[in-house]
Amino acid sequence: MNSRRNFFKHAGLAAGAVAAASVGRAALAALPEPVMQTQASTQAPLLPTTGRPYNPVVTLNGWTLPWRMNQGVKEFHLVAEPVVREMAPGFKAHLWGYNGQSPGPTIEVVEGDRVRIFVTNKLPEHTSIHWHGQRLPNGMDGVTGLNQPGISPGKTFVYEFVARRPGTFMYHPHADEMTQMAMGMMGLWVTHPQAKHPLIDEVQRDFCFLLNAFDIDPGSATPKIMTMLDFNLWGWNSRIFPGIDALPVRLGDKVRLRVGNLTMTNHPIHIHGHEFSVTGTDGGPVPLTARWPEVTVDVAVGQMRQMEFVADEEGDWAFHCHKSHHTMNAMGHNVPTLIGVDHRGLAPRIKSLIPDYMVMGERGMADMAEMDMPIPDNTLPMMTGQGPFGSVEMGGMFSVLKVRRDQAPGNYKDPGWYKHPPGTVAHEYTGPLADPARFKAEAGQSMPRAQRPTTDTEVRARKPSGHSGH
Ligand SMILES: [Cu+2]
Repeated sequence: MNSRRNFFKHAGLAAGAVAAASVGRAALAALPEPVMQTQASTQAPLLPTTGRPYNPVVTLNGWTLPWRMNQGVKEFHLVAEPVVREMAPGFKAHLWGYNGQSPGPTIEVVEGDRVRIFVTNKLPEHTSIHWHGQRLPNGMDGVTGLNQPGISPGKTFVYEFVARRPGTFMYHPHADEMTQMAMGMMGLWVTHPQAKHPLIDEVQRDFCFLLNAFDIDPGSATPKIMTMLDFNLWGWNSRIFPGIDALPVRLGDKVRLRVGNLTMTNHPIHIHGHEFSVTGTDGGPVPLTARWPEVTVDVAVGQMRQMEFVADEEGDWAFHCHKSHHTMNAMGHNVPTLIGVDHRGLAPRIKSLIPDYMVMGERGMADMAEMDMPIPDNTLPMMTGQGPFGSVEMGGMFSVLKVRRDQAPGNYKDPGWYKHPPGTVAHEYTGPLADPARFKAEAGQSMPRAQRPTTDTEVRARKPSGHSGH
């Protein structure tokens, strides 16, 4: 009796579902219209108009992919294709990406959403998408040959699974990975919690970006895909400083930064003026007892780190990878160190043979930021970026956190340079120098130098300013 009633109940539901399906069948059977992006600037957060509500993220120099609801399923359409990506004003790269850009658009869903992603391949070789960090049925994991056949050029595949746990994830091809990732194919995925979560705080600003690296010879536009380690362009979302947008926040905002690494080396991501805690990885939220304050977090290859802090110090705060070669743009790595080498006399002789010859490096490399050296077309200077006090002498993985009292909630417009209150900027000292007292206390050391004969080694140093007076 009971089972019979259940049978009719289920039958009724099934009939209803079929009826509902037949209503919009024509409209909904087709693929969702792929949405393309033509700009490389940071797009405003995409507020959800359908599906469950959430607080959207802001993708640095990127965007979130719109979706359509199809009978309760969130449907997205990714198109894998060659793209032209402006990596900074004055420099465009020929990359592979998704929907007009590299990296691809950020996908934002809510915990528990059933998600259907159509992937159309417009590349000249097969591809697939692996959904890095997700819990999903094995056949949806995207490893070509292992979980699915490759998606041939011109074909469309469909992936479908439930976004089971909240967090920050990534997506990238798992087919000819070396080529396709070196060409810029990757994207971010954020699954928002469906309710208040004890380990996921609400924040006022939620930024995300991917770390990526390219090897593009000065004057050319296509990455060298065989490069294993010696990349010359270090990017955040396929942008390089000064092409990376600033992160404007309001004084007192709680800020979350989600950073994923799909390069071939680790990146210690460092913030000035504040300390943060790592509140999540691509494995999920970090338990409260496992969090500690940091100003730098190493994001290893294939990892995501989610950092949170309260922006309670006004100003323009540098935010960058702490590997100093990663805040440089394209350069040759086989240049000898010339600090201290005396070029006088040599330069005029070389100039008579090579008119454009320039002496560089004998006082360090800071001159590089200012010298007007001829460089090939479609190439950025090695270190550049004009700040309020001159060249910032940076490139690559560098941006600025701009904390302002008057930055309106939800406003992501760059507020310009910080106006320092009078007397709060480091400045030249011109007064007299007194000898510190400790210099006079010769015998004050607890461990005096051993009394044994020494031979002096002569080191001849030339002072940086010393072109004259020797
Ligand atoms: Cu780095």
